[in-house]
Amino acid sequence: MTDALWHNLQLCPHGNPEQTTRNAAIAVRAGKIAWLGALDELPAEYASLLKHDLNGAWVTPGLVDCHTHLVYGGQRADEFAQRLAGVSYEEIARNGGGIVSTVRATRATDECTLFAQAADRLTPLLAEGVTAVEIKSGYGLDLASERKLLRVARKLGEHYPVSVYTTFLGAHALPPEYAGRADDYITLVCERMLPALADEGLVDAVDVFCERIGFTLSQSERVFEAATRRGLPVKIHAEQLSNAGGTTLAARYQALSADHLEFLDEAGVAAMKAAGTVAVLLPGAYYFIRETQLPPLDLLRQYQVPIALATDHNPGTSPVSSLLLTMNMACTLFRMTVPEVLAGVTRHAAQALGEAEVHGSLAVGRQADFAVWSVDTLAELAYWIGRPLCQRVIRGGETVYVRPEYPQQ
Ligand code: DI6
Ligand code: FE
Repeated sequence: MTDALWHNLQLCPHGNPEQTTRNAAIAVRAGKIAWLGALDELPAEYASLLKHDLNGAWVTPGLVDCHTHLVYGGQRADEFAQRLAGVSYEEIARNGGGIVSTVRATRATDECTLFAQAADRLTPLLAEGVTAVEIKSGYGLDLASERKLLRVARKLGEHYPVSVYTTFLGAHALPPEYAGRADDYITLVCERMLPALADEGLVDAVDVFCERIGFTLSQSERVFEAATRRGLPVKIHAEQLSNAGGTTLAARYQALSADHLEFLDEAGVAAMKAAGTVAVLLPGAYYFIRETQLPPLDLLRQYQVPIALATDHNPGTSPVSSLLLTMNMACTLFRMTVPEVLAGVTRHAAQALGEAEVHGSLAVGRQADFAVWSVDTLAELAYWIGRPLCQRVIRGGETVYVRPEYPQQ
């Protein structure tokens, strides 16, 4: 039973606080938005729908977390302690820790356990109004283990009220059995893993960690070639620890997004603009590794590159399960504005997934996915820290989450 009129609400349909409607309503039929706008303009045909009174609460599109690594085994609190004692993230990685230590733990963890652990990381996001999430593989680094991660990601989307977009990140790190043979590993990624996983319907996009502790430009390009041959869109982890030029390469492959970008230069920004590539900024990782190089916000603004934000949830550099905290960090650490961070978790995040027509904006004909917020002003979404603000989440017209304090309709 999804037909209803949600009314007595303040509507922010595109995640833009300059485009809002007071005393608004949303009419839902068969899980889709049939009409939305000011209540006093409601067409008569919707007046008889079952009514839900939201008591003046704000409504935004369901939020989108467009970059996560939610599925992995174990945790890295010991490494955190080492870093507190002064060892850098790169040093730990070069000494056989870092991503590869999570790969060992992930390979040793069965699919059921991985599912349960990933679900524990996902549910706090859902309670914050997230209705679409991207999940990367990249902690398996062999065919069977990467398959296991992508299957868990798909299964999360079947068991939880969220649209899951999977990304194959086989080129995340060099697995220990390929030490000294990075080109051979990339051959495995391109010729065996990617085709097999794509054939199984497990891959929506392909990503590469292009970095001095990851893969080179030419290795990244081989992965992009293989993805393009398969008709799969690409994205990139680039310019996180140094300027390796990955963004410009990714732009040549019309990448959906280039992510991290602290060391991005003007040529990279211009390449993104020309290719329509979204900049995905990850303030959780910037904060957690105590980075000091800020992403080039002024250049991204000047070139009007759409900026998205994501948690980058992962055990090494961003153990963050809050998109609201991520918005706060983007304001505090990156000096982003409230309109920018709201766009960053709605329409720009949807664009980074190549799903701008489906998520991140509310319009007639779209699936009725929206979040209801207990705030007086939208700026509060980026302002409060560690406080539950979402009172209700509607997905496909159904209430899929309600805070216990609110009516369970
Ligand atoms: N960049 C990151 O920040 C994560 N992956 C990546 O390519 C880190 C992953 C990890 O340390 O486990
Ligand atoms: Fe990442």
